[in-house]
Amino acid sequence: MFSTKKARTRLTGVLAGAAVFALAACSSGGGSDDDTADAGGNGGGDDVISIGFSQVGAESGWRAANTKSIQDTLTAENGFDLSFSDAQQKQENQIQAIRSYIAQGVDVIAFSPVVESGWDAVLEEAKDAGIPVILTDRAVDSEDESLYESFIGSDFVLEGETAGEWVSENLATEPINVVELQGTTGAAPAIDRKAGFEEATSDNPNVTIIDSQTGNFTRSEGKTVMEGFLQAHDDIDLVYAHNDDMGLGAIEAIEAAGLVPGEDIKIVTVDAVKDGMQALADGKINFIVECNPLLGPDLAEIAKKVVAGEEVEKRIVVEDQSFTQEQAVEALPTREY
Ligand code: GYE
Repeated sequence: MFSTKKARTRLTGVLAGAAVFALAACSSGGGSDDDTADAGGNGGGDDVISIGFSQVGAESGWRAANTKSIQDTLTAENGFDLSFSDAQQKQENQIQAIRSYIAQGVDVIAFSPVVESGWDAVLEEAKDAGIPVILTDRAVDSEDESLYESFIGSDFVLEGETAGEWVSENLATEPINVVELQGTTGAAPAIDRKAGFEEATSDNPNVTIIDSQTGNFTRSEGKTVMEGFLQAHDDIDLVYAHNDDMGLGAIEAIEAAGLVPGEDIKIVTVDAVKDGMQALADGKINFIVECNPLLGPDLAEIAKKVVAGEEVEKRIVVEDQSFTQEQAVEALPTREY
């Protein structure tokens, strides 16, 4: 799924006053709520759609905004009975949640797969039970596309390419050493953002990636990995972080080492959540590629169509933009997440 399309813009509306949590407090949201009072029932007399949603976790500001969008949209007023569970970044927890939604007999299952591989068996169980599955945010690598109805989410390869192109054009006019903070190992956005960045910088001999490790999309692991990079290398020019939170962790490590983030060591990230945008506006990050987390409205629409037996698109690409420091200053006051 290599996309060569360039910069797109889209400002989504819908959610007002979305309070953004830096790192969703602790392991909140855990456990699924079983408010099955009105199970919706397949073909029952009412229109309520029962939907089970298995979330990746609460690892980042992006995830907090994504969870809020889903919970704010799949409401009783909008005709949904939502069972939500937080897998704490563990695939086995997601498989267990999906199995329990199958056992409950929900009308639709939706989930954001923590990693790409290993879903075929549980997806086949859902298919056998006649329960449609919608993927949000992250992809699976299943060959059999009949195992899910639709995949709604950003083009992560394009995000990596956008970051790489900006670096190549704006920073790599002279030789630069890059360290990379990768997302969760095996997750679609980690695989694709790495590939896109490498692809976009491959024709520029000034770009050298001298180290690359996972920081698991969290601020604390981003900080720890960056501390290791700083100990191992005294010639780092740029951090490319697969999300804002790891970039924010890197800022802490860089400052603790007595260096100035955004100047001594430049930083490029992906997401454009509020804390990242603030650091960009403050000059501590140099460029951010947006990844829109507000997937609730698209999920609601597709879920309604699937339950009504209507055709849906197999792939719905959410469009993103990107921000320089000046653009962040401008955008920040009206940013939703
Ligand atoms: O970029 C990161 C989150 O899957 C797009 O997951 C999502 C990524 C997002 O942890 O912050």
